[in-house]
Amino acid sequence: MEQNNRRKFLLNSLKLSVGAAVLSAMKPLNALAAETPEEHSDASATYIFEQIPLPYAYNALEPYIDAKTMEIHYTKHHATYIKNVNDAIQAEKINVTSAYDFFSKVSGYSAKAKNNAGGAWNHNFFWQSMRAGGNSGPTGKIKAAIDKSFGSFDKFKAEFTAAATGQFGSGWAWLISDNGALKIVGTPNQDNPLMDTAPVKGKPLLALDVWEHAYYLKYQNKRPDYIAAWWNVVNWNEVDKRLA
Ligand code: MN3
Repeated sequence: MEQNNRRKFLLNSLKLSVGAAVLSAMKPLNALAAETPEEHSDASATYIFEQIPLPYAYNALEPYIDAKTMEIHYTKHHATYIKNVNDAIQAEKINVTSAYDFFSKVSGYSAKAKNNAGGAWNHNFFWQSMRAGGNSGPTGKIKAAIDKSFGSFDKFKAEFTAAATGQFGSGWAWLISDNGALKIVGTPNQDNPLMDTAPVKGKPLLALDVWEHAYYLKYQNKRPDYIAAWWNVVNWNEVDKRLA
């Protein structure tokens, strides 16, 4: 009996010390994990840009946008904009509370900060503007707003396509809401309609990347073919939500 008790005691001691060892080994990991969100909630820390997880697989938009293009676009081009803008934010001691705050003051920042912030934000917005599985065009509030501003979806589509096709060199085509009135605008480079430097400003609803890196592997110089294919992967539910 006494031996049994002793064995239990030893066993319990062993469990406790193993538990303590595990806890002690875990502690630095827990502390590290806790630091990441704290950096963002700290009022003295500036906003930094983060790359959203791609909301679908690289091959999800096939055959309209190929997997290789998506992979390079996301892991190389977009990831580089994210790294570079955050380097610039640190180097230039930029202190902002949000991406919107950043863009509203962007004329005061360096070209590196501006261009890479645009690249960081625009691509997050672009990935979420697309979805797998095709679509049958806009419905609900966004359909009504498009009909009201452009006459019909077909007229809107033709006008947006013309803006995207005609954007000289690298840039973007946008559908924006300017206090409820929908407009189509093109921006050069990584500019966007949130920037205080933009000639036409508004709330972005939909964006199309017409840089060659977005389509060259599959479509080469045929930007119109890429644009025609892209209409099949527009996420109209997301566009509708943005209008709200
Ligand atoms: Mn791009």
